[in-house]
Amino acid sequence: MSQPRNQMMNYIREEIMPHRFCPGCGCGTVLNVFTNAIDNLKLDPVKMVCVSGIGCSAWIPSPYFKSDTLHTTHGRPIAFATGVKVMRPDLKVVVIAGDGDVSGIGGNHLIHAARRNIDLSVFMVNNMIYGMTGGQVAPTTPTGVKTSTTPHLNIEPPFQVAELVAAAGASYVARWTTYHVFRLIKAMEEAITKQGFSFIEIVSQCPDNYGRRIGLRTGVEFLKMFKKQAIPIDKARELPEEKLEGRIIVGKLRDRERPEYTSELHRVTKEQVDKIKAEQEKIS
Ligand SMILES: Cc1ncc(C[n+]2csc(CCOP(=O)(O)OP(=O)(O)O)c2C)c(N)n1
Ligand SMILES: [Mg+2]
Repeated sequence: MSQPRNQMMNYIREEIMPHRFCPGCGCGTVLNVFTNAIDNLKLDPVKMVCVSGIGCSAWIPSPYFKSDTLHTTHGRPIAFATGVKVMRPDLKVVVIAGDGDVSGIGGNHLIHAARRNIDLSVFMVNNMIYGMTGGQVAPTTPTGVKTSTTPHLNIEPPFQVAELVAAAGASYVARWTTYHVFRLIKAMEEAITKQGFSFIEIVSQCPDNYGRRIGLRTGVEFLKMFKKQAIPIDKARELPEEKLEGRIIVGKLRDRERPEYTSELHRVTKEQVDKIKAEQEKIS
């Protein structure tokens, strides 16, 4: 008997299945969540451009998601996405990429895109490591973890990326984990429909290149850990900092209205061009 067709396959490039993600990797969950959000919003993928950099997470939109995609250079997806959005403000532009891509090498693009409040949705898959290249330390790696480039333990404190982006000026910021799939679908829907820069930090798992270094072998073990570590933002606000050690603050950090970059750019440019034209007509 044939299996009923999963309607999410309508959004997937079936011709390149099976996918290349490792067993237990969170990237498959993120792809599933993303297709559900697009389906719920009834968005036409033809009117979207998905942009990624280099890394395992960068494969979520490209090649797997069936829209126009730009698979760009490591650290630069937000720069490419900015170019697309400025030239084609009518399209939904979504960046899906890794923590190394977005907050390491691409950290400056991230904070400036948030400051400009450009209408992009950035979904950063935070697996706490440089997964694709074999497990080097990332700016998001917790202190005290052994990685291939910190064989004597990582001494650096990790970036709190969602808080950083919220402080830089983004309209919408949330953090969830791959355990919170339904919350994540809802958050993606909110982020994609929000005018301005929207950002979701998705705490995810890399059993192969991160898990084996902290004694977690499977995706399920990670999900159990995320469930235990997660604390809703409202509860976290009532606790002193030392009580939040080892916890993952989840929920919506920001949802606010601010002028959006692309529409301001086009408005001001049109005003100035009209003014120059009027002056030229007066002279001639
Ligand atoms: C300019 C540049 N530097 C380094 C690399 C090598 N490189 C490719 S992917 C990657 C790390 C990816 O980590 P992350 O963005 O966290 O994605 P993940 O694989 O963990 O999903 C690195 C360092 C590169 N391709 N280009
Ligand atoms: Mg990573």
